[in-house]
Amino acid sequence: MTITITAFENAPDRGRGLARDMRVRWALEELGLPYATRLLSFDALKAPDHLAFHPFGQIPSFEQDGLVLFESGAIVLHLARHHPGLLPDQGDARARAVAWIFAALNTLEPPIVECTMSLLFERERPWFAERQPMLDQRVRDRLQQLSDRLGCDEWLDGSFSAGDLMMVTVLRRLGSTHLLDAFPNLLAYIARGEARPAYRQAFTDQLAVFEAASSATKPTADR
Ligand code: GTB
Repeated sequence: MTITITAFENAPDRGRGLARDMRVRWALEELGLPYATRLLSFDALKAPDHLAFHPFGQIPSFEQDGLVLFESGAIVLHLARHHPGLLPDQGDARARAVAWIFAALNTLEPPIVECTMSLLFERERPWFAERQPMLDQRVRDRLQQLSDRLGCDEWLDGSFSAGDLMMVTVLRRLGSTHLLDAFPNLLAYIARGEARPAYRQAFTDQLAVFEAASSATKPTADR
């Protein structure tokens, strides 16, 4: 019965909730499902024990009653399909909410990840100055389309759904850039997601993991 997910023992985002366990934690909180967390070091991610759970040696993974899943989108969709609260009951609305999950993961996340990874790791490369404006523009184009679709609405398609949950987590990755500044409706949309009690609980829980890891590695005099 117990749900167990995996997360970083020492998250590289320093507890900003950008690692992909955050979206699973948020979904679990929205659905009111208790869960346990198995924390993994970078070495443990690539060890045979974890590779048996996750073929790519990543977080998050999910275990319940012998079912093991990987891929945050598959995990959130599985939870949303089996527990009421994150997908509409009505067939067409349900299908559209699922489409927004895929849009977040397949249409928004790839250019956002490419753009932010370049800013983080490729600034010293000779091609950076020429390439980055193109990566920024690819993200801007998608943000413009998303912004046009959202308009003044609260959520992407009626009530809050797993599609919104996924989209908000994907857009948050742009927090270290200025690309969202031109889209006040998207900033407000993200803020609405972050204000949900389930989001706040998930955020607090993942931050506590990071804080515990950093206090454990601090010299005693600094504690
Ligand atoms: N498509 C998979 C999914 O959605 O589940 C992708 C999973 C994934 O990329 N997991 C990353 C991981 O395990 C952690 S979330 N990486 C270790 C590895 O591949 O060896 C990605 C992430 C990491 C750090 C930040 N950050 O510091 O801001 C943000 C996102």
